[in-house]
Order: sequence, then structure tokens, then C-alpha cells
Amino acid sequence: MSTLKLLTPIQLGPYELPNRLVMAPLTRNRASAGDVPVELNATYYAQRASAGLIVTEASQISPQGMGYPATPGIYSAKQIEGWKQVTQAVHEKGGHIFLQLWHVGRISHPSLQPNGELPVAPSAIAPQGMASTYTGEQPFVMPRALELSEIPGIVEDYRQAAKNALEAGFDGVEVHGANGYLIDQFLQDGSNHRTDEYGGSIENRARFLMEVLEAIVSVWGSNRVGLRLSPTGTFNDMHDSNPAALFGYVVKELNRFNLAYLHLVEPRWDNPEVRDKTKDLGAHFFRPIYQGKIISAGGYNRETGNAVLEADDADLIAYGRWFISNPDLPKRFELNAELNPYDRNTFYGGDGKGYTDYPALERQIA
Ligand code: 8OZ
Repeated sequence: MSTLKLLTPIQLGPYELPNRLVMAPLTRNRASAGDVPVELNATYYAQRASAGLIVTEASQISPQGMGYPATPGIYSAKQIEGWKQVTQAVHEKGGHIFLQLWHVGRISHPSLQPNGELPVAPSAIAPQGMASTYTGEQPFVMPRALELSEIPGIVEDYRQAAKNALEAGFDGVEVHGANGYLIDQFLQDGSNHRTDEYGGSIENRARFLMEVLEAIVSVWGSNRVGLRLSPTGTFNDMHDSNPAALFGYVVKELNRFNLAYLHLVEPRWDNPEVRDKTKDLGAHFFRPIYQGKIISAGGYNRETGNAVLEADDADLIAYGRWFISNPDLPKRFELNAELNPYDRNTFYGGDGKGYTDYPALERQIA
């Protein structure tokens, strides 16, 4: 029998999870027209219900929050109905599933926005790089800086999306504060040059996140709400003049919420150069600052993930690509079985190929 700490139970908020493997939030671009989840998506998530916790793919809280083709939303009645199939299918298999709430901010494109409008952001600063659209990649455009008077409306969109998630039968929600999307754009001074109470000081830049958390906690209570941050991430052209001070402050502030967890995107362990330069901002750095549970994500395998738990730097480990290709990942870790390789060509968009057709062990042995 395996003695992997990864496979020991853990209490997360009100839930007793059977293991410490989290299925990471993974954008797969397979929602149907109207950005509605369908049966195929329910099958995919249900196949992975043996994860201690599933965090869904990022799901836009409003039409304005969308930034990629065929990502699901959580603002319309049809989307709520679509998600119900997903939560029911996962619960029938005994799993737990949180919905990730998303607003992409400037990481969008007029072709994905209502009435072809400009994407919105804290400041009119265009990210370097390309947007993903229905007609392929196109350069990011200059976003429109949000008026001060618009910000409460976006906080309300988060609140309503949180209510919708409750109605759809989720076990909790995760706020996407990572990877260069709207919340991260407010946090980091490379993308936030505002001069009002949402810009300038660290406290001001963190205000939007705190207001979003308060709104969502008012719906769910604190212990079924998680937050994802990426303090060292550079994806989507993110940078900050003092990330240690910024994220140190933010994480300390989180203690007043008693959230279900803090989910940290680590610098990639398979890139030692990056890790060495930034090691002070991984889970190890935040462990003494944060009083709640920590999920660590970042290119882990069975051994490296378990080692983080053994070192007590985190409580759970999120796996992305390995959960794509191995629906029964906890079982495979238990048996130390071989893993199915993943096919990057089918990560984003398409049908069941590379989505619901990765075999579980039983099917391979049978
Ligand atoms: C990869 C492709 C599209 C979106 C993220 C939601 O980085 C994403 C994402 C990742 O968090």
C-alpha cells in the first residue's frame, strides 16, 4: 500500500476530501453556442470525480468578462442549467467541484465583446501579445480604462455569478485572481496606473479583489470560497515593481476571510532557472503568512507534488495536464502506474477527442 501523503484525506471548508489531488482549472474551449456547458463537459468532469477537488475551467461572470472562444459562462439561465448537468454528474460519482469565476479584463478582443466594444481594464495599457479569437490570433488592442462608477457594477456581476453557481449546484467557487486577468490587472502596477482609490498604493490596488471577495463571501459564506493567485507569473504580460510586498500584503489580508483555501500558481519546478530567481514567492514563502489551507500548482509530478506536502509547504497539490490525460490520476498515483501521455494539440477546442477519450486503468486492463 502506498503511504503517499497525496492520498490522505483532508478537510477543506465543510468538505472531507478523500485525497489531496486537485484537478486544476483548465481552459478547454468546448462550451456550446451561448457559452453553455453541455453533456460532453459533464462526462469529462465526471470521469475525473476521484480528484479530491475539481476546480472547473475559468468561467466568465458576464459577456464582458469573456476573452477566448467557447469558454463557458455563469451569467445566463441556460448556462446555469448546463452547469447543473456537470455538478450532478460529478456528485453522482462522489466528487466535489468548485466553479472558477473569471473576468479577463484586457485579455479579450472586440470580436469577443458585446457590440464589438473595447475590452475593459484598470488602465488603458495594452498587453504585449496576441488575443485568441474565433478567427485565430489577433494582436491585443488598447483596452478602455474602467470609469470609477463602473467598478461597483463588475463587483455586482461577481456577486450574481456566485449566486448562479450556488443555484447550479456547485460545492464552492474559486475566484480567479491569477494569470493576468482583471483582478490581477488591478493588483499589479504594470497594468494598473489608476490615480483613484483603486490604484497607486498596494492597499488601493488590492481594493477590487477585496470587494469581489466580500461580495462572493456574502453569498457563499467564507469557507466555500477559494482564491487563485500567481505572484510570480508573467503570462499575459504581467509585472509588478515589488511583487513580494504586493502579494505579501494581499495574502496577509486574506486571513480575515477564513477562505476554504488559497491556490498558488508556483514558478515552474521543471525550470530551475525561473525557480531559483523567484523561489521566495512560492507556497514556501506564503506558508508562514497565511493561516488557511494552501493548494500549490506548478508542473508537479507524483514525487515532486508529494514532497511539497511532506515539507508542509502546502496542503493540496493541483495537477493540470496529468488530469487531462489521466481521468483516474489518484488511482494511478496509488498504484504508481504508468500515466497516459497528454496531447497538446487537443488542449484547446474540439470535441471529445483528447477530452473524454483518455482511458482509465480499468479499461486498459480489461
Ligand atoms: C490557457 C489558455 C486560455 C486560458 C489561465 C484561464 O491562464 C487561463 C487560460 C490558460 O488561467
